[in-house]
Amino acid sequence: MRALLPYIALATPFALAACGDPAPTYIDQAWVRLSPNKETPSAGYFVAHGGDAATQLRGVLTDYALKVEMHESMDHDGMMMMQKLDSVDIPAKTKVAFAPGGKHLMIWGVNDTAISRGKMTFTFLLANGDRLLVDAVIQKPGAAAPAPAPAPASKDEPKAH
Ligand SMILES: [Cu+2]
Repeated sequence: MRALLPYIALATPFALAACGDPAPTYIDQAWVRLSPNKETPSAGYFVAHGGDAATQLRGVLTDYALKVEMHESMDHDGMMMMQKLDSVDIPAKTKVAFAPGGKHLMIWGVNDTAISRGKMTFTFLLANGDRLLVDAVIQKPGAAAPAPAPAPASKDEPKAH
């Protein structure tokens, strides 16, 4: 049994690539930069990894905040502006990053329970009908981001750099 385990771990990615099922789109490295002020929205970031087929991100939901929107920051003659995005293309086999200074989630009213747990769950809605549940680490104001979460209960630290 001990000899079998490493074999299974190694074999899984190849099995996924070799079988007939197309590789799905997935999302990881999700984190939230918590606003220092309850009146202003927090921002969320993540990386979408396109699968074998192109799709679109059509929206993001969460039970742990009042409202979530997809936004894009852009520089208009030296002024940083934001615009709301209704959908974001995720081309096949392509990474689409939501990162500071570019695309981001705008999150109003992050719930206190989520803040004390240090993480919150989002549901990402794809045009192909998939709903992806992703946990995001919550970075409190003043923390260098993305840094390991201080909460001892948090196992999934952000991998982004
Ligand atoms: Cu915004």
